[in-house]
Amino acid sequence: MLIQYFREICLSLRSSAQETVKKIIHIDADCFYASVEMRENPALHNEAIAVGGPPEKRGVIATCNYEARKFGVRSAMSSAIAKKLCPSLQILAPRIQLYKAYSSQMRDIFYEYTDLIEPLSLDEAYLDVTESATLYGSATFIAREIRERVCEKLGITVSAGVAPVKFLAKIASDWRKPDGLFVIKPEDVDAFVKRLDLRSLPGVGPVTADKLASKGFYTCRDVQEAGVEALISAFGSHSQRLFNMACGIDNRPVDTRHDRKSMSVEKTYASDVVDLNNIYGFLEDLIAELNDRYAKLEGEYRIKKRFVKLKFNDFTTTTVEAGLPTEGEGALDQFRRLAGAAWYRRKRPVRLIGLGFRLGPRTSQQLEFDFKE
Ligand code: TTP
Repeated sequence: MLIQYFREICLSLRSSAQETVKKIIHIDADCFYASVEMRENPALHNEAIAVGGPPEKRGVIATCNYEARKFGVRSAMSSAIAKKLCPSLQILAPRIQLYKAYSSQMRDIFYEYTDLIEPLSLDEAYLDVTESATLYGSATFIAREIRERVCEKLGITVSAGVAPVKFLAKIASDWRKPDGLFVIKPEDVDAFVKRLDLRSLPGVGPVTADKLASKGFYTCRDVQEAGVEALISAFGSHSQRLFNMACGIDNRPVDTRHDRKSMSVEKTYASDVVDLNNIYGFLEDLIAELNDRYAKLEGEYRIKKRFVKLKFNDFTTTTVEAGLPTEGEGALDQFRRLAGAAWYRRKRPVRLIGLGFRLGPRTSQQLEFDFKE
């Protein structure tokens, strides 16, 4: 009786939340960097290969092909361990510009079906094809054709998931990986999510999963049956989002505004940073973190300006920014100068220091490659 009650609540929530049923496709290339390398050099096809840094320089594996995965090699593993697991493993240096060229060819294919594209990384994107008229408006047919065309044109395989909401489309694309297609029809959402392990949901990492398990929540069905109130009282207000997902609800639209205007790192200190000299002492660590994050954008953006933000102990905030110096001055020197200019505006102890870049698009020239037909 109670179960039936919560089921009805979930179903009514879902239908009110999604008046028009959307058709979302999530595309994810299979072992992307490694596939590109195999396409460029077919002799590598039956070999165990990885892309990453060399073991002797404490390198890390970015990805590897399925042959190497049989030996237990995985992304983010140290190359030295990967070599131990698979002594015949060939570790190739990454060629990011080449992967970008493949990525943009893939995206060109997507744009033939819809303008509503949200790239998540070089090899992954959401497509909203709700309004697409191609192939009778069938998301399943569109996903199938995209997979075929990518394979024909680029010589690599992609997996696809089709569902009425984003997070389910993403889960679906993983379901039949590699080289697979999995479709969750609107009428199958309820049965599909009920069986879903909570760890498959975005945002549920090992720590959250353990916390949920300690209260007896393992699957979305467990969460549905407990109801949102029980979840909120056990885990706080963030659980509303989790409850929605457990009911198959995800109202996030496919977000086409993927241009980044800036990026920054900031840190609030346990005790106030008393003066400028002390501020200088924290800059190097923040710059290293900022550079790491910038490197993850993989050259897609160029730095137009640098900025420093300070929050003082009276909670006022100030930001100073400047274009890149023409010559001579390095990043640390410029950040020191900007921090100085910001601090002299109030001359008080500081709670928070932020460093950032204003970004602009990279010119597309570097992305051009000849593709094998
Ligand atoms: P993923 O899509 O996470 O993985 P993948 O395409 O290699 O393999 P799968 O078939 O399992 O989806 O990552 C896409 C690319 O991003 C990957 O080819 C290499 C790069 N990458 C890194 O550089 N470092 C990492 O830790 C991960 C996970 C990926």
